[in-house]
Amino acid sequence: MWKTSVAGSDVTLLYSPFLEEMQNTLLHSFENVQDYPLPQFFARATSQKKPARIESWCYQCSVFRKIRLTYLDAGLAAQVFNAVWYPATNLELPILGVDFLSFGEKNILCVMDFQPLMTNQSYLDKYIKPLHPIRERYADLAGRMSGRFYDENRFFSKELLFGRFNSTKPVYERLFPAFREYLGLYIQLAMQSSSYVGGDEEETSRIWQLQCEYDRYSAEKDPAMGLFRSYFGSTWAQRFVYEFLFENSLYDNKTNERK
Ligand code: BLA
Repeated sequence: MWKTSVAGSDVTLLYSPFLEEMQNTLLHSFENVQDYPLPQFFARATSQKKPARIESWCYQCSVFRKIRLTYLDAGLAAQVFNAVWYPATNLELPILGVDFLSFGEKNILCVMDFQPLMTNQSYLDKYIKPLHPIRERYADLAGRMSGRFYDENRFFSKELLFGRFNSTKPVYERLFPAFREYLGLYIQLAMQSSSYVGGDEEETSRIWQLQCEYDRYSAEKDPAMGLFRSYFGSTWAQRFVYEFLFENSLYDNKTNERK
């Protein structure tokens, strides 16, 4: 991770403590963490147009088939930390999603969720309900999304952390501890579920399909494309979203073949 912003040393890399915390927690929680193959083309890019750069890190281990973290530093204009953890497909565990954005110090949006693959009550009781007591302690992060981009009932839970702020103070004072608690609980659930789930082929294939569906949905809905285009051009933006961020969106939902 860079030490200072591409736009100058007076600009704070607002979310770098979150990126570092997530990497450290991952490496300390699982023994067999390895790099996931990440072509140079996607690993980093620098804007030719404005002061901006983007870098990504990608891992895998026995419990997670893909964990990706991305940091976009465009100075005060934009600071973004985005991360998604995809469990191994023999686990029905939700996907962990993080999207922390700031467009200047007065326009901050923070979203973090255990993104459910299923909507039946027993699933929600098992994987989503445990978040409730944490969320209750962070009233300023218990907001609701607008509905402009996503459907809050598809791949989002009722316990998502959602905050909009007009100062950076709550990012350090509220978001950071809430982020740590959500991440800690997620890892705990991952460890528990990995100890008792087997390799039922039908179930594994169903989970794979649901994770692919998550990627298709996200690639279509994610408002990031415009941002990527404006900094890194449309070719790079398109490939980054469809071939790296949500690479399984390229699997056809009927034939399961990659387009
Ligand atoms: C919203 N995400 C947004 C917006 C942008 C991005 C520009 C709209 C901001 C606004 O309303 O002002 C940008 N998304 C990005 C970028 C990346 C990205 C730059 O993925 C990649 C580096 N989004 C996710 C994940 C979650 C998520 C994993 O990618 C899950 C936690 C959530 N982002 C999310 C939600 C909104 C959003 C729910 C909509 C907020 C709303 O409608 O109120």
